[in-house]
Amino acid sequence: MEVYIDGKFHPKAEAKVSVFDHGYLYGDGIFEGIRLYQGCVFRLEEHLERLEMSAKAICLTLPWSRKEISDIVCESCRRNGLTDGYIRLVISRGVGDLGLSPKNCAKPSVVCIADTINLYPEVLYASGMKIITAPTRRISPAALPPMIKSLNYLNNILAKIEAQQHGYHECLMLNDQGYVAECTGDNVFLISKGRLITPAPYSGALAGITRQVALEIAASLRIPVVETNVTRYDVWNADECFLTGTAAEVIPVTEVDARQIGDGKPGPLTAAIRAEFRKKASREGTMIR
Ligand code: PXG
Repeated sequence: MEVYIDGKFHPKAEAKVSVFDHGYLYGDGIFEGIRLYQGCVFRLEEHLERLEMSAKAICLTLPWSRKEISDIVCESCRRNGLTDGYIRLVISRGVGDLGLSPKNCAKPSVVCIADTINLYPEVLYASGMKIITAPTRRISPAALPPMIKSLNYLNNILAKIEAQQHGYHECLMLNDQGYVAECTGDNVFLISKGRLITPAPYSGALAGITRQVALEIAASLRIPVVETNVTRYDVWNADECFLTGTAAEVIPVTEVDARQIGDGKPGPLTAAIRAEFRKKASREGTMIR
């Protein structure tokens, strides 16, 4: 495998960045996790738009055009002979002196890793996943807007550790008001009385690209969509539940906080949305060649 760092490809073992990079020292940077399906990058424009918005939010001026970044992503896939894979595009504040100020960083750094990912065991996509609510709350938008896909994942990692300590793969995270925000790396959806329900924008979740795809699919299947405040009570009493994410794709949830969701099996609308997602993933995208 070869990793792109600031204009050059390096063999995996030699793909290194400076310890003085503020991405390493302070988590000062942003990233995207992107999927490659059958030689096409899925929703590349949306990912690059979100990257630009994250950059804007942290006052990081991208010295590359969208086309240049797009070329880096596609070239990384070609270089590694991938037709299916997971791309991690990381932009950090760059190398600087010690001290929080981004002013002493001369230029941002860009890294692109084109690899594969297996987030959850494959069997869970058929059987459904069991999750719990984490004690750790999703960080308040007043402290760090969760819309920014930043290099600061400790909030989510703490919740992930809590899930794993109790034998679970994933967990719900509530926002500072106690409403459901998202999971540690996935957005949350419910099906209740034939409607698709998901936490509203600004509920403390990342604006997921896969979330957006799920909403489009629901519209095409004429499933009414409600973006609103979601409580744990709503989750426990839903007919179906599933999670979405670039890495996770669409994964059914069959138990939350020891309450069985619906009949305890992945539901029919979840299956329909998952099937449509697979179709879209195999048909759409930016060709890397
Ligand atoms: N919420 C959070 C906090 C995320 O990090 C999502 C939701 C889903 O968004 P997308 O746009 O992917 O549909 C994410 C996704 C990684 C990695 O290692 C990244 C994510 C999740 C898991 C692993 O690159 N981000």
